[in-house]
Amino acid sequence: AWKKFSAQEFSSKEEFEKEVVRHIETTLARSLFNCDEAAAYAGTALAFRDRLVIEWNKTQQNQTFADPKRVYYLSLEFLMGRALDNAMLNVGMKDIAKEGVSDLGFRMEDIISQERDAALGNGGLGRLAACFLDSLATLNYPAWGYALRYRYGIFKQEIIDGYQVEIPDYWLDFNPWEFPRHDVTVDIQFYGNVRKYMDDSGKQWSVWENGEIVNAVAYDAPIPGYGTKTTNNLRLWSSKASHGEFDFTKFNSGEYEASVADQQRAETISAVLYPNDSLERGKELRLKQQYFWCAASLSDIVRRFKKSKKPWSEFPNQVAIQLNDTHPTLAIPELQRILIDGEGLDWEEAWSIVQKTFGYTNHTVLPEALEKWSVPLIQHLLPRHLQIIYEINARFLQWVEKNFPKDRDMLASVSIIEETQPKMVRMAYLAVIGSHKVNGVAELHSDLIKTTIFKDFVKIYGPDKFTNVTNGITPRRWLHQANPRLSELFASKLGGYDFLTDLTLLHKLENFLDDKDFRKEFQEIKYANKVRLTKYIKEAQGISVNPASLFDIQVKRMHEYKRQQLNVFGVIHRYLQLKDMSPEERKKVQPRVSIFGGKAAPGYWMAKTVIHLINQVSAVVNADKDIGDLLKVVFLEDYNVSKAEIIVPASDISEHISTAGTEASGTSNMKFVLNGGLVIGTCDGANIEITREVGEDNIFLFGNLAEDVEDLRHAHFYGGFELDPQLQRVFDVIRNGQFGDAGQFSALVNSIVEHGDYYLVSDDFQSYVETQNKIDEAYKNQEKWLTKTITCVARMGFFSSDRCIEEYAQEIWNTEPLPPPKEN
Ligand code: 26Y
Repeated sequence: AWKKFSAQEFSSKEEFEKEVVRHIETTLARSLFNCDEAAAYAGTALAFRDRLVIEWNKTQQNQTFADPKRVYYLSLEFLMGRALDNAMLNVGMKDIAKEGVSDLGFRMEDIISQERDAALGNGGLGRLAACFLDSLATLNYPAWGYALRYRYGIFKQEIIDGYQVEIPDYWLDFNPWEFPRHDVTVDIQFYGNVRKYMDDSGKQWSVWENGEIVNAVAYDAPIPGYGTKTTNNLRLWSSKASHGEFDFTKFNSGEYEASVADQQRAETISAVLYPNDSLERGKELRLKQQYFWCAASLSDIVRRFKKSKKPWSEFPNQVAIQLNDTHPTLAIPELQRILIDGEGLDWEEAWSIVQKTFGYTNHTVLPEALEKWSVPLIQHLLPRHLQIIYEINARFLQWVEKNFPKDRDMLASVSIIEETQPKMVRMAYLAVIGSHKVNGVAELHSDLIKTTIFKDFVKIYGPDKFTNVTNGITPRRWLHQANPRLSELFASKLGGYDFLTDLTLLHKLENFLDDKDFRKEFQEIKYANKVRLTKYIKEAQGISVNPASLFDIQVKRMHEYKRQQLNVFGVIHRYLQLKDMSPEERKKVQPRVSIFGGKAAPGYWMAKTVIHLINQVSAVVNADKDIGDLLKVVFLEDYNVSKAEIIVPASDISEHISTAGTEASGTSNMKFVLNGGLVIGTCDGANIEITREVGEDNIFLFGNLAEDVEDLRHAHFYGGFELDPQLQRVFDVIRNGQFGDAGQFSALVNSIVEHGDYYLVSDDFQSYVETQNKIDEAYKNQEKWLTKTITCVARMGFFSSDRCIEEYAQEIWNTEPLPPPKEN
């Protein structure tokens, strides 16, 4: 009765079973007699895929017919995770399917876990893109995602002897969710030269010629909305040699290897996701990826627009393109190129269209993550684009000079070209200049970009060009799918599942704060989720933990700014304190499990060192008979989206402890709280807004504020600085080799004691430890703790990605939903 949808439904489990069997026997050509879990997964996925495809086609037809303004989300990363469970829940026939697979002799959990994650992303930015697709479809926005079809997603992480080892993630062996569109291809050019000529009317044209051509082939994946038939499209481009490129002369003359090498070079473009999430290394192949994807997507978008036969001035009324960070910034000069070189528009007319079309989302203020590409590299690879970038810059600087005549420094500081050796193109500046809106991803972050990296642009354009859209998460995956029992409990109290499409309805849960049955069930669900994680920890890492302990979780990419080192130093401190205690004293201690997970970029040595230290501490602490269950330390291998779905519902506390001013937003903080966990965090990113929503009493904040960071860093260099004695003791035991070869960790310790402690670990250590002690105290009063967690959940409505998408639609895209037509 609560279900709003009526997609192409299986009317019965028998009908579903028939479909599964048909797919196993015919699509897969397998006998039912040797149907294993993999085959059962395939059959189930294909049966649901059939349902999705029908609605997908209808949605696309409807969008073509109505031709509304569309949104295109350009992101090099979409961290989708698994699709089957999401498809079942969004189509709304998971229950029927569950009975069906059980008749066939399988358990639904086992079938679901057969699917490999689509891990086409690094972390927060990629997962945000995935949540946005879910919200866009759910809210009926006509929207497409565009990305690359990497053959290898983010690497799989193994921990061997305590060290991270990277294993390639070849995920495409069987992927029922993608549809190759061999008829949708685009020729993409690289290298070559620019020739100028004048046509008969005296008009000057530039032609980019003699380049190398690579073919882009489209692969599409359906994105089902929840509670609606709208099924949007995610288009992934795959690179392959164009027929011109595969050199038949070489092939025929026996140079087989050379001709195959050309082909492989073309296919390399979309071969692998770059695993760096913060350090730009200026690799030519990465720039090739960026252009390949931008050019293919824009050609597709322009082709679709041209079908409508509308004048070019209508382009920004039909098309909104959102740039997910600076990675797609080449789309700006590419659209300008298409309009002037291809369509013959004047520069000004074209440029005004470009600026109205693009919006740019910034996700970081860390200087090492800001993209810059060397001028000689762009000159070589994209000669016409370099000319256009220079022209954009010249016109921009002229305008600045005219409007700020007395400010000579301003010109150098806002120039797209950095006058270094070699000269560099600052992609963030190009993105700001080529867009009509620039947004940060949480309030503090949006304020910071206005006063730091884009300060001069605020002077130039005024403050209205800059805005904030605080991130959000989809409650479908991060509540309903990851925590079905909790979702069901909420539905039983709130009279249905409407909260899944209007998360603010959760506020009514506060009415049940005194409801004994509700409280008991809420607590039991948390415990069951901890038991589930306990089993997983045993299976995956061979470590036994007690689910009655306080579960303290920090899972995210490994980075110095996120300060996993602060956490592990805190763990060592806790261990030393436990060792100091008498058996009597130990009896009063709150048992705790410290859980870590996250990948380090393969070349990020310091982050890898922190992983190693955590694993060494884990080995020592877990084996210590004095300690037992009082403290266990776990490093969970290969943290990814599907593991997050098990981990997130199981926290009592999660850690979001970045140096203030460094974490743009964070989104896992929202996921943990929505699932009934509390947060220990710094005043950073979205933690600040979470605090505003849940109240200061319901979150454990600690540490220095963003406004003081600069002075503190300064003090490390110029003031004599004294290390907190408790932290000193932690460093002493590390140096004494208590956690293995001390030499391994000397650079980590020295970054703090000798090299200025850039991330202010020592400044925040005491406050961190004190706050962790408060948490132990607070956890002892389980009733009060429970009240806090329920209150927090009830106040998380703001953090739905649906709210976030509505803000983008209104403030940036100026688009309206296109609900599916009513069927009788
Ligand atoms: C340029 C290249 C090296 C690069 C590749 C990936 C640079 C950055 C990234 C990814 C950044 C990222 O994931 N940023 C995170 O975005 C989230 C969504 O907005 C934020 O919540 C999070 O604070 C931010 O670190």
